[in-house]
Amino acid sequence: MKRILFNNASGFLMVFFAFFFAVQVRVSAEAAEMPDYEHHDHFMQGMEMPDMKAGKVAVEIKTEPASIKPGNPETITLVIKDAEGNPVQEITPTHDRSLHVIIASQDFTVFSHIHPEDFGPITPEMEKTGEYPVHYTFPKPGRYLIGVDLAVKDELISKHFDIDVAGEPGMGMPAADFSGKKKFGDYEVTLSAKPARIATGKEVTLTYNFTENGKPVGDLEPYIAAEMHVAIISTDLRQFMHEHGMLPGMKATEQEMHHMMMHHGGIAAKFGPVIEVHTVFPVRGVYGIFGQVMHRGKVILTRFMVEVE
Ligand SMILES: [Cu+2]
Repeated sequence: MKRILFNNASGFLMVFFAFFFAVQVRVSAEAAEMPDYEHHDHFMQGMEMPDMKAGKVAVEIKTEPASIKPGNPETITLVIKDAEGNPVQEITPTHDRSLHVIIASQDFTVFSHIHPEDFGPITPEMEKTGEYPVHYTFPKPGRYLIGVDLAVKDELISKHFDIDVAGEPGMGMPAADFSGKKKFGDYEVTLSAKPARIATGKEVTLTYNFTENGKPVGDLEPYIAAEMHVAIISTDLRQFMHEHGMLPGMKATEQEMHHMMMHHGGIAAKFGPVIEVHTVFPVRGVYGIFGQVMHRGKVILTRFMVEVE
């Protein structure tokens, strides 16, 4: 069994991160292959770090088998503990699930959004031990981000980890594609940012517009108790955000958002074609934006890239 600790560390490690980050942002902006890219990240592998960011709750992940191979069904266990190291038993479901797990490959070609409930009901054993397994088959070698979102009592917790899947060739960086208009099957989807130039630390509205064979899609359906689920991931995998879409003009306060996460906002049975996502990008860089909506019982996965200045 192997433990992999999350990478949003704080404290003394900040100094290191500030340095590595400066290097990585430049690389991302060029979206180039960088031979040294993997090197400076590897010192993180297997290091244990205390959880200092999320108050009292610590999230760890364990993988079985320890060495992850592509094409092999793997078990990823999310371990939720309190400050004393005891299992956390009061997970509050958010969007109808105990935990939300996002898996994305570093080249952004692989994306998955799964939950312990996808594999069966939450058992008393899971609640007792604070260990929640999900199962996943990584399709190819390389580095993956594992994002985890949950709520304990009334505190929302978001963590992310890196996992290296063994084998060659390693994974390249995503191809830079900042197009705001893309086809996903029969759907044409536009994504526009307001303001158009996205600045670090400033609120931005991402507006999606869905058409199907040229017709506006007015009958999108709720997907896991939200209008839209959006994962935002930086190309260096150091930033991860799980946001939710809403209808235009429905921008909620922080408090209302919190309430909706916990207790479900009133979501219309049918809506569209426009959905808005409000977010703040924490640092400069290139980000992948993976949005999921439901239409006629099927999930549409959209992928875009934006640059944050
Ligand atoms: Cu989810």
